[in-house]
Amino acid sequence: MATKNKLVQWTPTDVKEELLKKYPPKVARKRAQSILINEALENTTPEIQANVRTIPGIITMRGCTYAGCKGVIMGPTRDIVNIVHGPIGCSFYAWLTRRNQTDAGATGENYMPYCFSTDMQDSDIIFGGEKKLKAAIQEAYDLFHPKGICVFATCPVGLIGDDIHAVSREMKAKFGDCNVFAFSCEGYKGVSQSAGHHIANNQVFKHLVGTGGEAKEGEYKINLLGEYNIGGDGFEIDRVLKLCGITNIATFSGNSTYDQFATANKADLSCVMCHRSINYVADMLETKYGIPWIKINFIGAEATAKSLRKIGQYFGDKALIDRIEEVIASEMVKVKEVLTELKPRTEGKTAMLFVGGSRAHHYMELFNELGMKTVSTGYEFGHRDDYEGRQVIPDLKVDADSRNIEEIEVEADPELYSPRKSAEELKALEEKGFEFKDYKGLIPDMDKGTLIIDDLNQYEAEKLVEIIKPDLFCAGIKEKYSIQKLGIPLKQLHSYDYGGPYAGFVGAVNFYKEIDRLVNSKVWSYMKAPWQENPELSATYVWE
Ligand code: CFM
Repeated sequence: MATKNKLVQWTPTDVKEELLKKYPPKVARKRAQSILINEALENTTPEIQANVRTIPGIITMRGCTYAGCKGVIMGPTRDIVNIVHGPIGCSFYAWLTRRNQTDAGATGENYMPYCFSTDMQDSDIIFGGEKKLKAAIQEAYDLFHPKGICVFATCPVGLIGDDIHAVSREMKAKFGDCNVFAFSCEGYKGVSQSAGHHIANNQVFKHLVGTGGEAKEGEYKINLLGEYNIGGDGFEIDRVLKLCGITNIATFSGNSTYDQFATANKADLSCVMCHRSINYVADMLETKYGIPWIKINFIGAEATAKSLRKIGQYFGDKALIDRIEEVIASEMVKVKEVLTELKPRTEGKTAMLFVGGSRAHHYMELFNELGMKTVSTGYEFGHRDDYEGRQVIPDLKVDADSRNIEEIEVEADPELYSPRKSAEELKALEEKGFEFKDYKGLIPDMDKGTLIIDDLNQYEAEKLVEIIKPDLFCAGIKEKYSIQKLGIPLKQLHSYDYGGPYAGFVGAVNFYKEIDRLVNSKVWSYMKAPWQENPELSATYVWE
């Protein structure tokens, strides 16, 4: 199929030039800094431009700050009423569009299917919407009596200056038994949804984490940070953790509840999955409560095994370590069986991954397991540390956009802080090669000469496919049909195309089968790409 038809051998430099050719010079210069040809530099990682504004006029794959706050971080929390203060479109957009699943639990308290909105009208924009917001909070309280109500600002709210925080404080004081707090997450606030993650996490940390309540009982208590239960990933991870005897106190925020956040301070280790959306919370949990953190990844069977072993090594208990090995051995039977059957069909195929802020890296594990090569990749809204590794954080430029996002000052809690391990214990682990507080970026995992592109846009995506013709393109719904019309299958790695889970061992097996089906389907060869039928459409002006 696609790879077989490749006629010309392009060098990465040619491809980069071709991507930039159509742009006006100023745009080309700016985009050039976000398109990196990977090269192994001695002891250093090449630098990429990331987390900067998309150039106006370019059709970006990014979402807005409100999406990152309301949809990504707070979306999966079932027993908090999430009220959107704004026009109805913003609420409708965020209404169950992300495939984060939940288990309504014994109480059945689940507000996720609802769409709560103040439905602002022209007159509210002119005269102010605070009264309407108050009434909405009151109505939600009267109807449901939830433990928490969250309020989200949309663009017009920031522009007209409604004080959503004052309203929330007033209502919280009035109710006495309902925690009401708000997020200044106007869509325009940052350069992408990444700013919304930060705004959401800061408020959850300030208003909710450590406020008490009944924590789950059990041994080896962890928090799972940056796991959002897309397509049931979190259910699979919880199944595996349970088999190992590890207690997951709080997931931030897949399948989460108010009480999970409130008792997150009771865990003894934070495991960070999607570091892009939450790494700063891991730091704050450590500073305030003394909980160390490690990077883990449950995407890929090998990566899952490695992450479980890392958790076992941290607790250092032989019974746990043995149980983890038993679980890995028994789960790997199926994984190996399926791989033996499928790998001969997937081996050598090529993929491109352009997804949010961490999946473009994490999913490379699954493709490696299938013997497939990731030939180009990049994030929609990653920061330089997601590409180059955590060590670059101190050198990151603070610009007007990043300054816009609050950095909260956290100190050790006078009552709740307790170091989980002594300095000597931590050092002993580190001496054995155990890594705390670190993650490598995707650049070191990519081959030399591959293209790493930040904030890829529609034009560049189509050009890339046209030139390189991968066997598979991974992105989201906005890209799906334009790429498939070019004769290349697209796997959605945001929503999983209604499939999943893809995390853990069961997830790896699901993924292998899905990818085998996609890259070996004959249907794509019947699709003629526009450039194959009409190589170039040209026209001239009649007066020329
Ligand atoms: Fe983290 Fe995510 Fe991602 Fe993300 Fe997202 Fe998502 Fe994503 Mo879509 S939190 S950065 S803002 S792993 S919704 S579950 S798939 S872009 S790569």
